[in-house]
Amino acid sequence: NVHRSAVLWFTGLSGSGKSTLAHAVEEKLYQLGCRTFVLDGDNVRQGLCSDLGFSVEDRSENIRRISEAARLLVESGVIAMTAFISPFRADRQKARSIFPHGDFIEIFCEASLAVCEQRDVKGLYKRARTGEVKEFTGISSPYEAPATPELIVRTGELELEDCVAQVIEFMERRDIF
Ligand code: GGZ
Repeated sequence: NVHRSAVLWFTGLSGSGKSTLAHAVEEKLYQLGCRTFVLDGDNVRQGLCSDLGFSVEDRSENIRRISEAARLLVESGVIAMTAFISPFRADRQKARSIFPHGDFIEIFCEASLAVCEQRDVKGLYKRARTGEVKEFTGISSPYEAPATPELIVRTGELELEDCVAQVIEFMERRDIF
């Protein structure tokens, strides 16, 4: 089964559902016969980027390395998916610039801070509010929402399967498979 390669660049607040959505899309793409790979905090911040924290500079370097890793995956023919907050527009723009035109698909996982903070799966928002966790995105460090992403998925309000369907439909429209 032949399909185009591309990177689906998920961006959004902590707890907005980037990683969950990427893995659910991966499962669907697998059923469709596509080769995929998901880069997320679990497999990158422990290894390739284990020397980096959450300062502006470190996040920038984090996103740079991830974009280069995604580029290698795309060159190998895989559909790469990245699930990182990637809070700074300039860093996402740089990431976009290393891919051939049309291969970088920015997907904004839109969920309000209130929803993410209410979910607080890892208790990090609570610790950010008390100041125990510093420079936390949305609380004490900015999140610059994309102005013109390829796709906006309202992950804060929609069911996961509806979010997956939106991503798959977009890829079909773009003739990725
Ligand atoms: C934001 C933090 C922080 C701070 C730890 N700010 O919900 P999570 O736990 O699993 O996702 C968050 C993850 C963010 O890492 P990224 O590599 O995606 O960030 S960036 O793209 O900005 O480089 C959160 C956890 O790491 N975490 N401290 N201060 N998120």
